[in-house]
Amino acid sequence: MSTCQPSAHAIKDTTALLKQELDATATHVIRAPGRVNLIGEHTDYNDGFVLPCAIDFATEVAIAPRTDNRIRVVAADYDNQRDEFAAGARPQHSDKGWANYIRGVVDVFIQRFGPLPHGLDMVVSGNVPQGAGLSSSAALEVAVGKALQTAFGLDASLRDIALLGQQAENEFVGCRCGIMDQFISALGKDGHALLIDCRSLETETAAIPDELRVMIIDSKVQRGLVGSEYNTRREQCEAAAAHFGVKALRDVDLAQLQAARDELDPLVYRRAHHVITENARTLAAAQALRAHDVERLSTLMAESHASMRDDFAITVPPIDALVEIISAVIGKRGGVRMTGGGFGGCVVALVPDSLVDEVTQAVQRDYPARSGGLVAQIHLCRAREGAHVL
Ligand code: GAF
Repeated sequence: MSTCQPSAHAIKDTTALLKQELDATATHVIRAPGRVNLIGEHTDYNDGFVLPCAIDFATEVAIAPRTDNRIRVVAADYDNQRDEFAAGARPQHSDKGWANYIRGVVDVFIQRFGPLPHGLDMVVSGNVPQGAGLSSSAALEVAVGKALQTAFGLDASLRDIALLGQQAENEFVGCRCGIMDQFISALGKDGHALLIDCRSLETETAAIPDELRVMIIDSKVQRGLVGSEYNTRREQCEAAAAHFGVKALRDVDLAQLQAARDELDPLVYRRAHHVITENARTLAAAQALRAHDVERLSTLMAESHASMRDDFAITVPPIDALVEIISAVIGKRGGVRMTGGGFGGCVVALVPDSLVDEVTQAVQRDYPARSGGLVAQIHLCRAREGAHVL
């Protein structure tokens, strides 16, 4: 088992690398965390509710201003690969995948604030596991956004930076994600989950009880289908909303949906059923967390998982097995469900301190046989603060 920090993949010393690779002296280092979602899956792009927390895996960016108009970037986790482009014009796409997240953020900042007045050197490094559904992309976008805001003294709040990060991902990278990941990476609160209303963008904090640990169990299932299936789910949700003539499924209640069952394509009905019931569960879970009602939380997380499996069809057999293995240990003394976009990735469990070892042993003992030989990786996390200058 590893804890979130220090992890097997430590964040590199970006300040030292800035000097070594670009002969520049850092003026600031910015840090933005990954996230784990406790409940509220595929609800954000339906204008619904989510309940994530930021975790201690993060991306860091060291910056130094330049006197010319070049933006130079070193990706410390990609063998110090480099990217370079002009600060004064909207960037083109790069053939390096990682570079497009940075170029995308620069592009939306230029659209919003105009050409950047001078160049910038940046070194980027992070330890958010990639492809595990813990929002490594959002952490990178938010870190770069906060870096640009800091370097150029731009009038952009953390909320603006989150929205610009999402815009970069939607428009430049080409993934139609919702707002959850960038928002929690920007605005996470130490020790707390954040209930986010993805329509109004209002937030409420919910303290995670001291006696509960946030366990993230990486199934190690490759998230192959996530791009195409994610977009298909969005289209199905939009089709359901269109049937009711509303902007988003947020505006449809369960009774309305049930009354229209015969008029809807059965698959569209199930997708909408997940979203509508998940919104209600998310609001209830925030209340249960605040009331330290672990039994209720446990039930809601179990129902959320079943809904993702049966209605939204985004879980896979090894993930279902992991949830069953952990659930058999914790019963109603904690909660467990798949977290993130689906088709692999991680399971999140809220587990009393006293059961952490037992859960770990059960996963190590039972998961390989139930997953065709996969070995899960367990991270023991705490809820952390969102993006900030170190
Ligand atoms: C991904 C997306 F980026 C989020 O916006 C959200 O939709 C999530 O999947 C599912 O809840 O992380």
